[in-house]
Amino acid sequence: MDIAQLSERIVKGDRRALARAITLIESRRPDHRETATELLDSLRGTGRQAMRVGLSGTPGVGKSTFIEGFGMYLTGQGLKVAVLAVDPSSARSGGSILGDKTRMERLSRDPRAFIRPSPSQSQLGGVARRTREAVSLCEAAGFDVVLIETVGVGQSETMVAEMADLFVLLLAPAGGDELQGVKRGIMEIADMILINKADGDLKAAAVRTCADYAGALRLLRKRPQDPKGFPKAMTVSALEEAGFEPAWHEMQALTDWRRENGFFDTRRAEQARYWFGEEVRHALLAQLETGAARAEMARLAEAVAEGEIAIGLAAREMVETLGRE
Ligand SMILES: Nc1nc2c(ncn2[C@@H]2O[C@H](COP(=O)(O)OP(=O)(O)O)[C@@H](O)[C@H]2O)c(=O)[nH]1
Ligand SMILES: [Mg+2]
Repeated sequence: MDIAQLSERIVKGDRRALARAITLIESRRPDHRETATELLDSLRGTGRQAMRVGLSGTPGVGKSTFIEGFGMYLTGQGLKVAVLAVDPSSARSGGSILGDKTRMERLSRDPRAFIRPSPSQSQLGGVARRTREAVSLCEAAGFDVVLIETVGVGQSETMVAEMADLFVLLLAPAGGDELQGVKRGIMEIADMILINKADGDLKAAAVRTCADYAGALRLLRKRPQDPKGFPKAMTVSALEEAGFEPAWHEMQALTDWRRENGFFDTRRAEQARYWFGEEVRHALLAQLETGAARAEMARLAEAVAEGEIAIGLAAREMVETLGRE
């Protein structure tokens, strides 16, 4: 595969080249991995920056409906929108977001949009690392906004927040005491909370929930990267496509403020450090998976079990063996 040619086509915004490159980065073949890293390195200098928006929320809250509607709103503004996903369940289920792609009918037909299901890998770390690389590819391809969807389970939100400029939490209207149900951790990383389904019978409850969260955010949080008045809680209706304009306006206002005050670049630099650490840790763990390493692990484990060698000493011997290879 000719990296220079593929890279050139991506920079021109060729979607087939982009799709092919993402397939390449998702491949676990060592030669593919090598080509993929070279490709990413060759695209480093484009100087393009998309607004990377992470979007999370429990199943049924309306993420897919929101992405389709909001995506159409953004392309309607002349923007190019890419949709990616970190879905740790997709390895098992065959890709719930893949099912969504066929449902996001309008957006997937839009020439200004690009939708890609979650990479299906067995580990969340792998899914997230590859999605982060896909984000870079979309950025190099000239997308203005990259939406990264994740289901609200476990670590996936934290990982998506680590690849986003803006992390949006989508919530459903709820009764009074349900505020407790949202993990504190996610309230701390959310840059914006959108209460969806603010329509019909649910409208009043949505407005109330929104006020509750706005209050909670004010009490809970003061971060240097938030200007006065942020983080905001707002209502939207993905179904009726209402509230998109104010939501987009606030996303832009927040991003502009962070750019002007240095927080945008600082955060991206921090994220680069984080992902570098992740890659190194992953590479070290992968060294344990070679045939020789497995055999040595098994041998030492046996020796430890038989009481022939102290655990700490055996571990050190193992690590030293890896270092010699
Ligand atoms: N009333 C109302 N229903 C919605 C809205 N957004 C989504 N839904 C419905 O909620 C259900 C789950 O939506 P979906 O987008 O699949 O949620 P996801 O699991 O978070 O992706 C579907 O039946 C949608 O039609 C909304 O703004 N208002
Ligand atoms: Mg969905």
